[in-house]
Amino acid sequence: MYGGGNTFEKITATKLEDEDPILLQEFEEKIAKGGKIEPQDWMPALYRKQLTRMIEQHAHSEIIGALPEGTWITRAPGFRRKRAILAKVQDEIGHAQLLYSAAETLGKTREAMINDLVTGKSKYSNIFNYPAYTWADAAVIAWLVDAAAIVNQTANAKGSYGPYSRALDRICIEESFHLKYGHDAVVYLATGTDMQRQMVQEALNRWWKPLMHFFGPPDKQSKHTEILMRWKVKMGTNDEMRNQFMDMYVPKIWELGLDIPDAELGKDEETGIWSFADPDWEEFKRVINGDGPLNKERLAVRKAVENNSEWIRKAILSPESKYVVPLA
Ligand code: BYC
Repeated sequence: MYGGGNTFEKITATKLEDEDPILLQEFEEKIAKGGKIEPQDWMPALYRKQLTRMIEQHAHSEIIGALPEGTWITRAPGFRRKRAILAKVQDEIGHAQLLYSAAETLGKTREAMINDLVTGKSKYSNIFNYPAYTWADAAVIAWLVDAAAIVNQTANAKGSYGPYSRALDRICIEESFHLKYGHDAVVYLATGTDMQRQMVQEALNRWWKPLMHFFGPPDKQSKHTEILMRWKVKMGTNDEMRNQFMDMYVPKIWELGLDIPDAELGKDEETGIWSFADPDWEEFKRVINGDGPLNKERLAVRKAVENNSEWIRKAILSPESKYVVPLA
């Protein structure tokens, strides 16, 4: 373990052009042949830095992502759904644990990652900065946000970094249970009373735009795709993943008689490419840079959790300090 903060900055400082060309060539040949890179293997500093950024953001997305659905645990309709959403939220936190562990193998400590999350230095998925007003929002998240995540993660599970791809394999299996549970909850509402149908339609209207944003900016605006695809960290571009999601889920949404709030949505049958209205990329930029509907609230919850649990970490990690439990 290299440590966090400045130490991690140091070990990732080497520019790509200054790397040993022979080692770099061997590394790239291994990846091109479908080999996995393991933590003890040589890797360019930029690979370490990019992977850490991506896995860390993914881990943050899982713990922050537990919050919108978490608010529905006590209010889910009926005991069966309460148990299911409780299990799902617990799974998401488990995914964060797996991902933080995978990121730690690259040298950044968990403390440094959590610190970067709560201070707003590190990003997490745009989509979890939106509110889940009704039970239908929780249902749409479980179906379509998990579906979007599966499209992205099933592809990236075949990627080059061993610990990340193994974590994604396990995560995708659990996400596919979430998707079935979410689909069941949406079908129930969509085939229910007029009020239930209206509720699920309104939820879909709220989540469609953030879902389009979920896959990242259009390819021509993406900063990292080129190098991440070259090193098989990303196995598809943002536009390819978004298109795959629309191909799989737009027909399923229409089957339920729901409308997608985009008058320009349509598929070119020859190219297989979906066209859609501009989902407001300016809003996307604002949200990922901290100015979305609930960014401040989401981070405030995380900060409170970190502060309230500090004594537990101290007691476990340094029992010799005989840390006194605060009474207030
Ligand atoms: N949200 O160069 P680009 C879940 C940033 S949780 C926020 O295209 P890249 C679940 C990007 O970081 C699973 N930021 O980036 C949990 C970069 O900024 P920086 C969530 C975004 O990395 C609970 C800049 O925009 N999934 O499933 O090549 C309940 C330029 O973008 C986003 C993952 O985390 C975004 N959506 O591609 C239910 C998947 N998009 O870092 C469900 C793992 C872009 O330069 N991550 N940015 O400051 C990825 O696959 C890729 O990182 C992305 C972006 C496709 C998201």
